[in-house]
Amino acid sequence: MKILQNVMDQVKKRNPNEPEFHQAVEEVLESLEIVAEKHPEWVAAGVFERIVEPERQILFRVPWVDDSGKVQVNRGFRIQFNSAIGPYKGGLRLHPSVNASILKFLGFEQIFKNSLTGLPIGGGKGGSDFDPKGKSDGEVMRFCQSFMTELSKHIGADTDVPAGDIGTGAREIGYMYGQYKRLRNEFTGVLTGKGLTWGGSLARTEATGYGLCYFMDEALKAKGKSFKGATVVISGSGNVAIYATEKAAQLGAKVVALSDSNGYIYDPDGIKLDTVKQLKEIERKRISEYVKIHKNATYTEGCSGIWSIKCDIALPSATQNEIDEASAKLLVANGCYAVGEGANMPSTPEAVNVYLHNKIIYGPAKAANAGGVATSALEMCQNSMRYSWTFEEVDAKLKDIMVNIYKNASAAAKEYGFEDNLVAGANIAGFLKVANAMYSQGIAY
Ligand code: NDP
Ligand code: 2IT
Repeated sequence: MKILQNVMDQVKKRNPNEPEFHQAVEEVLESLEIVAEKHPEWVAAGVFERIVEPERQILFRVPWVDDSGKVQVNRGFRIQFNSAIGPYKGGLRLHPSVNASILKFLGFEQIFKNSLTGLPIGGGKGGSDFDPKGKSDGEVMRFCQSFMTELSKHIGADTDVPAGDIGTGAREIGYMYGQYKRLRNEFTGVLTGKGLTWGGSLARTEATGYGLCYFMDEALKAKGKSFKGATVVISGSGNVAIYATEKAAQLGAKVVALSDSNGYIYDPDGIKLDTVKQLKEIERKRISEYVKIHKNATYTEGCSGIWSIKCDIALPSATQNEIDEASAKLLVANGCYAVGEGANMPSTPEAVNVYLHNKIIYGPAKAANAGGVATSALEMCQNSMRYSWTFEEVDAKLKDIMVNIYKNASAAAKEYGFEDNLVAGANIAGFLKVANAMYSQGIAY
C-alpha cells in the first residue's frame, strides 16, 4: 500500500488492541489502492479516512434479572458505521466474545456487503456479550427487553434496522420487536427476521444459506464445475449452515459434515437435515447428539478438525478466523477446489493467500453471504408497502441478486487487473457506490 498506508496506520493508532477490525480494514484497503490511484478527487475529499471511522458508536449498560433473582449486567453495542446509501443495516450478535473490535469489523464489512446487494442499505452492526446458551426463555426475554429499552432510542425504520446474527434468531427478534413496539407505539419495519405473522418475509430464514449456494453455483459454473455430485463440508450448525446444507443438497451435492463450537459430526451417507433441524432449531441441543440417532456417523471433539475431512467444496459458516493457514493447506492438499464463506471473515489473511495461490474458486464473505441482508432489505421493502410476496417471489429475487453480485464482483476484478480474484472484485465493486455517494453528499464542517 502506498496512498492508503497512512489511513491504515491511523486505524491501528486510533483503535489499539482491535485485531479483527484491523484485519478487515487492511484487506479492503489493499484492494482499494488502485481505486485511490484512479480517483484523486476521493483521496482529496478524505473518503478513505472517513469510511474507516464509524459515523456513530453507541455503548450501553444492559441490566437484567436472572431466574434466581440475581442482577446481571451485560454490555450493549450498536456501531452505526455508514449511512451514505441507506439506513444503517446489519445484525445483532449475542455471544460472550462480543467486543468493539469484533463489532467494528462486522460493521465495516457490512458497508461493502450491503452495497453489493444493489439495495439502498447502509452498514451497521451491534450486539452484546450476553450468552443465550443455557439461559431460560424468561432470561432471554428479560435481557432482550432491557437491551431494546436503550437501543430503541437509536434505531428506526428509516434510521437503523437491526436483524439477527450469531445467537440472535427468531425468538430474540420477537422479544426485541415486542419491546420496541411497547416503547414507541408504532408497528414499523424496525427489525428484520421477524416472524411471518407479524411482518417477516418468507425466505428470510433460508436466505443466507440459500444465497451462499446460489453465489457459489454461479462461481463454480464459470469454471466448468457445479454442486452436482460434489462432496461438501460445512462448519457450524446454526441458521446459515442449516440452510446452506439444504440448498447444497437440492443442487445435487452430498454434505458430509457439520459442527458447533464443541466439535464436528461426519456422516459419510450425507447429513440428515431433519435431525439437525430438530436438534438445533427446536431442542437447542449440541451437534454431538446427532450420532446417537445416526449410527454410521461419527463425532469428534474440537471444531477445527472439520477441515481435515476430504471434500470438493468447503462452506465455512460458523465464525471469524475459523480457517487458518494450516487448515487451508489441508483443504487444498485433500483436493478441495472451492471455498464459499457463509460466515463473516472465516478465513485468516494467510488462509486467503493459500486459496488465491492455489487458484481455489473463492467466494469471499461480503459477496457470498450477502443473501441474508439482501432478503432483509426485501423485508423492509415489503413492510414499507404493507404487503408480502410469496416464497417463490422472494427466492427468485434473492437468486437474481446473488447472480448479479457474482457478475459485478467478477467484472470489477477484471476491470481493475485482478482477474478471478473475487476478494478484490467484491471490495472494489462494493466500495465504488458508497464512495460515490459520500463524495456527492459533501463533508459537514
Ligand atoms: P447461529 O447462532 O445460528 O449459529 C452459529 C453456529 O456457529 C453455531 O453452530 C455455533 O456453535 C457456531 N459457532 C459460533 N461461534 C463459534 C466459535 N467461536 N467457534 C466455533 N463455532 C462457533 O449464527 P448464524 O448461523 O446466523 O451465523 C453464522 C455466521 O454467519 C456468523 O459469522 C454470522 O456473522 C454469519 N452471517 C449470518 C447471517 C444471518 O443472516 N444469520 C448473514 C450473513 C452472515 P455453538 O452453538 O456451539 O455456539
Ligand atoms: O452478517 C450479516 O449480513 C447478517 N447477520 C445479516 C444482517 C441483516 O441485516 O439481515
